[in-house]
Amino acid sequence: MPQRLMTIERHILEQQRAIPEATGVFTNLMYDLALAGKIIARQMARAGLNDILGRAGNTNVQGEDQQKLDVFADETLYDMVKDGGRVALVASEEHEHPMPLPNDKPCGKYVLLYDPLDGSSNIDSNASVGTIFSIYRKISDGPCGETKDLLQAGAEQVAAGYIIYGSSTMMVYGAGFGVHGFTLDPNIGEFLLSHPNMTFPKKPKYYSINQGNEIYWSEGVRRYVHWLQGKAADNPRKPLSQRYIGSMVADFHRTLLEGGIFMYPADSKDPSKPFGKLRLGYEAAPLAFLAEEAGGYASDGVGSILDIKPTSIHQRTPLFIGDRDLVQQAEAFIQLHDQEWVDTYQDEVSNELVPGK
Ligand code: P6P
Repeated sequence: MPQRLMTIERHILEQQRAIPEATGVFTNLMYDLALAGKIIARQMARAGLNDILGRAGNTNVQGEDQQKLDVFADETLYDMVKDGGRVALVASEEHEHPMPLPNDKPCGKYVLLYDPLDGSSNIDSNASVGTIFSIYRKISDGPCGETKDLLQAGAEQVAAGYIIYGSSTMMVYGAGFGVHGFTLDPNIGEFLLSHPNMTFPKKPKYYSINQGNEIYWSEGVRRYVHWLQGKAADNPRKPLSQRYIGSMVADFHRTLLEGGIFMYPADSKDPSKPFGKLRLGYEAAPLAFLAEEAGGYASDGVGSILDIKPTSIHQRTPLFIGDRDLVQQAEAFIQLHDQEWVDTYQDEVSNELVPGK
């Protein structure tokens, strides 16, 4: 099929043909997620016209106001995967507990975690938002999934990706064979290959962080950001420009395309979130998987995001992701200036290498 008409379904199928043990279950699960993305994209496009903007009138497990489109996206994703026999258990940012399949449905060999609509507080201002997903093999012995299947280190992911609803809708995924981007052609309702083999540009262009939190950053993070801004007299560098949308999928997507680093460090702003705002399982780990596939790196400021063994499906983590050198520089500044924080953090979060790695 010519590249200009390479649909995501055909791309996944061709990739899976190279895997002898592939049975088509993974391929069909990815089809399900692509279809869910198309349905959510259609609803997003109509958001301004229907009364589906704004708050749904309740809060989610994170204590955040649920947007009507959050609820729609969450229900669309679960409904899309609950019948197909591809997954055994689902975890969603919108639900406190893992979601088993209906009793009369067959359980599959994968488990799925997703943030149905990350950045949704930006919807009413028409900023780009996104769905993030992460897929693992089920490792528990029972017929259907258990929570431990959802608490694997990010390095064990089979695949990960996101769908960004912006000036155009794109689905970006990686399954161990590079990162590939597909743009939705609404005229034919297909995701067409538009960005094959995505890698971070060698020359970083932007740094991306919520500058408004500066007074809450640790000494190491503050010094690091000042270094990026060219303010470090003892270690001068050409300043990077700053971009920040406040929607991680959009900020990550721009970082992947333009080069640089996106950060959401731990800060002292909210004592209930001492180790960062972003969630490990369905935000940081899937994007970390993509970042490494694209030649970059993702860290919690101490070590690789992909080496963290979660203890909770809603566990939060600091995140530095993008250009490998820039992320490793952030680790160096933190190691040098934030040793006390590092000691406390490591007591709390098992950051050791995944056993056997
Ligand atoms: P802040 C959106 O709510 C989100 O979870 C991420 O998408 C985004 O990177 C971050 O929070 C923005 O947080 O504190 O800068 O508004």
